[in-house]
Amino acid sequence: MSPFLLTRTLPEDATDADLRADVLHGLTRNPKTLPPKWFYDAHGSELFEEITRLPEYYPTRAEREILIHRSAEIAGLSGARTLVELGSGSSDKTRHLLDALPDLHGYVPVDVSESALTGAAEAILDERPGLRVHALVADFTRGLALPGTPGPRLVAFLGGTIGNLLPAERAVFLRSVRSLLKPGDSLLLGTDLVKDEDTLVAAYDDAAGVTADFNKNVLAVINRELGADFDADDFAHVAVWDRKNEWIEMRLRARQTLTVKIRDLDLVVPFEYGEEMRTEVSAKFRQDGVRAELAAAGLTLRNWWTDEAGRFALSLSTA
Ligand code: AVJ
Repeated sequence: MSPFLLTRTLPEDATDADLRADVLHGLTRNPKTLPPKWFYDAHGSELFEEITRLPEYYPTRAEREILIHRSAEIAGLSGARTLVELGSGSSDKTRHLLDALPDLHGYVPVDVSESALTGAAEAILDERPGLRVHALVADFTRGLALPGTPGPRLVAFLGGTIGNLLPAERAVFLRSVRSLLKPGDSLLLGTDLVKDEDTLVAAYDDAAGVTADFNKNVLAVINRELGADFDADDFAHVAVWDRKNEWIEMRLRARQTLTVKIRDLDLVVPFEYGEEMRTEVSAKFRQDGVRAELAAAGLTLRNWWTDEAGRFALSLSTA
């Protein structure tokens, strides 16, 4: 039996308390907002997996292309004995890195979803019996404590998920990652890149409507978890490119004037006709911006790789 440890640093009821606070805060301000992390219940995670296979949604394929071509180089440069993966989810693309690190001692996947962690750990242990897998159920935006695994450590944050944080949140997050790194450790960061507006908008407003379903899934989560009465049909999916901030915004637009009751919060939320609620920011980057944000957190960008078409980048940096 391979060693598989799971540590929960999130209290069982943390999710519930966080959701309540986020919904109360986000739906009583103007403009209304909801944080994107609430998309990912079991159904939302399935929808996201479906998004990654859509013709319009290029980031997953672009990042995989880089990993296929560069994993050996990344493995060599990092000399990693421990791979830490933040927001590991299904750990799918991580296989390329793991395969390039045959002498790896341990793998530490970190995710808020215990079921995703257990599933991923089992699949990886099937292929790599003997690898120490220490899964952490944790919210990586809340400061992290890592198990005392041997260095050098490679901390990977893939998928472009850093783009779902606002600039101020990214600064805090990168600082906390920096504080985890000892000399010789490194950070592997996936960032989607600025490109033409049509390509970007199509990636977040696909013809099959999967992203629309994914966006509206947050309403189903709030209905189920907080006893709300959102009707998904009352809202239209909107994806817009904010060229000043260089990010995609997903919104839900009220198709009519309506009110929503949120039983567990004792809250009635009015929506005006056409009112838009922001559900996600997905920032797109340029090399100079990534370098500057890393530097502000005390990290030095050492390597930068893109896919052939220049759509997505992986960067390796050190403290
Ligand atoms: C989870 C960051 C990879 O921002 O592109 C996909 C989530 N949102 N379609 C992204 C998402 C809409 C996604 N990441």
